[in-house]
Amino acid sequence: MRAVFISTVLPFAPWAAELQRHFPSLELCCWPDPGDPAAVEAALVWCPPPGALAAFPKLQIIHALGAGVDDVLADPLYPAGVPLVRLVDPFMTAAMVEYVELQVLRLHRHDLVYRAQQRERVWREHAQPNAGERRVGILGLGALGSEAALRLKVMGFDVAGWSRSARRVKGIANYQGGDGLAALAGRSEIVVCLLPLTPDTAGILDARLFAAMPRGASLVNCGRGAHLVEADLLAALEHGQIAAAILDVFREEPLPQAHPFWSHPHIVVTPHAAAASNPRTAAPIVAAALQRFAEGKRIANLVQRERGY
Ligand code: NDP
Ligand code: OXD
Repeated sequence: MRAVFISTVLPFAPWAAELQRHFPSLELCCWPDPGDPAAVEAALVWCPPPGALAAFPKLQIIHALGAGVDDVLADPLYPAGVPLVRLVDPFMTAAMVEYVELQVLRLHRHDLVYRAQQRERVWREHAQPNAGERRVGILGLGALGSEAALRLKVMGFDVAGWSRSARRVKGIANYQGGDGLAALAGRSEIVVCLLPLTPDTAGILDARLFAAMPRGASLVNCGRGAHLVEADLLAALEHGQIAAAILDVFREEPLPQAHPFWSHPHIVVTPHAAAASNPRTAAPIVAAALQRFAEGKRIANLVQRERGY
C-alpha cells in the first residue's frame, strides 16, 4: 500500500519512522512531493490544505492523525465516497482527561482568583464547597468526553453530560437535544466543551447558553474555536454572568497577537495543547487500521459524513 502524508502542521519524519516500524511494507510519500499521484491509495492527514486530497485519483481510504475531522470534511473537494477514519488513541484520551481534570480543579479551587489576589497581595479566602457540591456539565460524551466525565465523577464531582444520542455512562446523568442542553447548562457551574465541530455545534457556546448557566459559572473549551461566539463570551464576562473561561482552541490559531483573550483577566489561554497527537502512540493505531483495510477487514472509528463526525 502506498500512502501520502499530508499536513501543514505535523512533521513528517517522526510519523514516517513510527508508521514504518509498525507497517514495514507501507510505502510512504509526503505532500507536496508525492511522486505519481495515481499510485497513492491512502492519505494520512492533519489540517490538509483544501483541495490537496483531490489530487489523488485512486485514493481508497483517508486516516486523520487527530480526533477532530472538521478540517478534513470542510474541504469542498473532499473525494466523494472515500471513507474517513478518525484517531481514537487511549493515550490522547488520557491526556485530555488530565487537561480537563486540571482545569476543573483550578476553577473549583478558585486558583485563577488566588493567582490574581497574589499579584495584588490580597489575603482573602473563598468558600470551599466539596467536589460533590460542584456541578460539572460535559458537552460531548464520546471517546474523550465520557472518560473525562468518569474521571471527574471518581474525583467526587456531580457530573452530567450532553450527547446527540442517549449515552449510558455509569453515574453520569445524560441530556440530549435543545431542551437537554438548556437543562444541562442550568445545572452546571462548570461547562466543559468536548464536542466535534459540525454544522449543529458551531457557535453553541453563545449568549443563550451562558444566560442559561448559573450566574458566575465557568467555561472550559477544548473542542474547537468555532464552538465559541467570542463576542458573547466577552460580554458574559463583562457582566459577571460568566466568571472565567479556560480556552485551548480558537477560531484563528495561533491566536493573533492583538486578540483581547491574551490579556483578559478572566481568560486562560492554552495553545491547542490539551491533547496532542503523538506518533509513538498513534502510529500503531493508524498502521493497524491501514493493514485491516488492505486485508478487507472491518475498521473502527469511521466518520459518518452525514452527521459530520
Ligand atoms: P467523539 O466523536 O467520540 O464524540 C463526540 C461526542 O459529541 C459524542 O458524544 C456525540 O454524541 C456528541 N455530539 C456530536 N454532535 C452533537 C450534537 N449535535 N448534539 C449533542 N451531542 C453531540 O469525539 P471525541 O470525544 O474523540 O473528540 C471530541 C472533539 O474534541 C474532537 O472532535 C475535537 O474537536 C476535540 N479535540 C480537541 C483536542 C485538543 O487538544 N483541544 C484534542 C482532541 C480532540 P453521540 O455520543 O450521541 O454520538
Ligand atoms: C484533535 C486535536 O482533534 O488535537 O486531535 O485537536
